[in-house]
Amino acid sequence: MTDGNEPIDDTGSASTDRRNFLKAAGVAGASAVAVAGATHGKFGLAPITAAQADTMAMPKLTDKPWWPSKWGADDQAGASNHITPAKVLDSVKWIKDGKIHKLGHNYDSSMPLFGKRVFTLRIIGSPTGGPFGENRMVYHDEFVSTEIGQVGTQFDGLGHIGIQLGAVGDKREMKFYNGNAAVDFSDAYGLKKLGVENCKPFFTRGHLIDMVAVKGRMMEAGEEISVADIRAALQKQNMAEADIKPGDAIFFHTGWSSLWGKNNDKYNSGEPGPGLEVANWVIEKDLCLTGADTWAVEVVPNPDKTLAFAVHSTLQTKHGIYNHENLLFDSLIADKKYQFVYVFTPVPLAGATGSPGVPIGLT
Ligand code: UVW
Repeated sequence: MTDGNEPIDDTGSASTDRRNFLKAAGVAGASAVAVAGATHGKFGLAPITAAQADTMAMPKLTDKPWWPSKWGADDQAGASNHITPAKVLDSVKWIKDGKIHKLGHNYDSSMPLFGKRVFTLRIIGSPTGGPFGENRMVYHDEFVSTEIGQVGTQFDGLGHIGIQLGAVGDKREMKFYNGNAAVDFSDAYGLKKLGVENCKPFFTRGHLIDMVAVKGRMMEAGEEISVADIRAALQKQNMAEADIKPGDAIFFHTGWSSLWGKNNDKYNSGEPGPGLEVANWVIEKDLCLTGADTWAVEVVPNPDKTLAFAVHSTLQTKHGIYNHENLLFDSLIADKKYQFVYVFTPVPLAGATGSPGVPIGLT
C-alpha cells in the first residue's frame, strides 16, 4: 500500500528510466513548486500558467512513463479487457432474485452540471412531422445540445483525461492512456483514438460501499474515503475484502446524490470521495471501474491543495481503469444489496470522450 504521494510503479515499462523520461519531456533540471491551479466555488479550475509550469520539474505524481499498458502497446480498451466470458459466467452467480436496479438519474435541464457544461433538449416542431398517409401518422424528434458524454449520469472514456508533460500547450507532451499524445489523436470532429467506442461492454461483479451507513450521515465536500473506511463498510455489510476480485467494479454511496436537483450549488461545489490511497488500493486489486453518487468519484477539493483530479489521472490515464459518475444507489440500498452485477454498454459515439446512459445492477 502506498501513501498516495509515491509514484505509481506498475507500468511494466521498465526500459525508460526517470532521467530519460525527464529528458524526453524536455523539462529536466527545473525545480518543483506547488501548483495553485484550483479555485473552488462552483468548482472552477484555473489552469496552471506556462510560467508556473516552467518552474516545475515534472507534474506531481509522475516521474516516469505509464505506458505501454499492461493490455498491450496498441490497446484502447483499458480495464474493460477484464470482461471475458469467464468473468461473465462468474458474475452471473450473483443474480439471485432477478431484480433490476436502475443506477442513474434522468437527464433534464435542472440537473447539476460541472463547470460551463450545458444540457438543452428541444422537441423540433409540434409535431415534428406528419400527418403521413391516410392513416395520418405523426411524429416527434428531439434536438439535444450538450457535452453528451460528460453530463448527468456519465461514463468517462479513456480519451477524457490526460497529463501535460513538458511545456504547457505542447500537444506532443500532452499524454493520455497508453502514452497517446494529443497531437496524434485530439481532433475537433472526434478523437481519432481512445474514443469511447473502443470500450468493451461491462458485465461484472459490483461491490457497493455504503459510506452513509459507516458515518451515520451524508459525507461532506473535501471528506476523503480511506481504505479503512472501505474495510469498515465491508465488515458492516458482511462482505470480505478477499472477495473483491480482479476485473470487479467498486462503487461508493456518499449520500451526495441527495443534493441532486435540490441544492445543485452545493452538489457542484465539491464532493466527498476516494483519494489517492483508495486509488492505489483499486490498482492493487486490479479492478475495472470505480463509480459513485458524485460528479467526479474523487474527493474534491483534494486534501492536498496542490492536486486537481489526481484520482482521475491516476486511474484513467495511467491504468485505463474506468469511472462512472453521478450514479444513484437508492434502490440497491433500500434492498440492502451490496453485491450485484454491474451492466453497462457505453453508447458507441465514435470519437467521444464519454458516454451517457444509465447502468443497471442485477441482483
Ligand atoms: C472533469 O471533466 C474535469 O471531470 P469529470 O470527469 O468528473 O466530469
